[in-house]
Amino acid sequence: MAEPPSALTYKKFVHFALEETRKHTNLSPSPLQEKFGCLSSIDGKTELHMHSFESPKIRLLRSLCIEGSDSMQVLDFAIFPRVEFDLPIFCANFFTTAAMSIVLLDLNPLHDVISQHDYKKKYYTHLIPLGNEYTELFPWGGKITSESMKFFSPIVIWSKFPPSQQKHHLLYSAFCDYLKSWLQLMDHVTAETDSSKIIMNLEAQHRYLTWRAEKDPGHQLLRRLTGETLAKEIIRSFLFKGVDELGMKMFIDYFPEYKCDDGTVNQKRSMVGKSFESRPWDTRGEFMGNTSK
Ligand code: BLA
Repeated sequence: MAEPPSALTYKKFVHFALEETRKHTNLSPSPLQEKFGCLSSIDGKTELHMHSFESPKIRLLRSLCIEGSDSMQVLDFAIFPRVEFDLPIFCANFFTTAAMSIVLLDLNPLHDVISQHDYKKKYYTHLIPLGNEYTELFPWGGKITSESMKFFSPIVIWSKFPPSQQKHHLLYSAFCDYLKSWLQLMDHVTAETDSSKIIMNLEAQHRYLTWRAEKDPGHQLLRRLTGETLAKEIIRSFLFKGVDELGMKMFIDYFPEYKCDDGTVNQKRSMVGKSFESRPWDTRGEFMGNTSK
């Protein structure tokens, strides 16, 4: 029988992820674990649960699970590799209310998969069939912040659907398969020793963190739940930990198009606007769209 809507939870996703990752590596609690555990929203109606770990190849594995009274459920789960590795960043962002689920699941590429064929071949070509299997079951969610596309891979799952479609079990299976794929990549990757390549990995990860710490679509809701000060701390010191430590560059240095005349960062999420009405990757994993379209 189908699950009743009240049973919908992302906690079992986190549980699976930790168990499965432990089959591949020794996870130690991150120093962040002490400070960021469990907290309640200002109005007391919502709970936020956080977990964070590290391992020899993982700089930070962290998850934020939000459970609200009005059947709101959020999962923000990510794995950031240590900078000696050019592994993709594992990224699962699910936002569910009584009316709608917004789903983003991907192995976000550290380097550009459109211009860097070797990078695409190394990490994605063999995963295209898996991506096709799921992107057929999770149709493209429609127009999206254009700038975000550059952070996504040919196997990205971007979808929106009402809970009545009962896709929770399917999403769980996609999450498990994508995580298992990432863990296999991790098993096989060897540490880079060329310092210029390590610097490139470092800068790419810092640029990614800088983007998400400034422009992630969830920030506004997080501020509403926890207040401005705590939200900022969760974003910069937990979710995107490293943004203040891995590099000196500021948001404007990476994304100068957001610079206002007075030097501040334009508060708009997107300068280009939303685009990509349909999936811009074909079933062979070739990018068909103009990145700024
Ligand atoms: C919406 N979240 C979205 C959307 C994307 C993402 C693409 C659709 C809106 C858009 O076009 O931007 C996710 N965007 C990403 C990710 C990257 C990116 C992962 O660029 C990586 C590079 N989501 C969360 C958390 C919350 C959350 C923690 O992860 C809430 C606390 C909420 N996501 C959330 C909400 C929306 C959303 C409320 C809809 C809001 C909107 O469309 O403005």
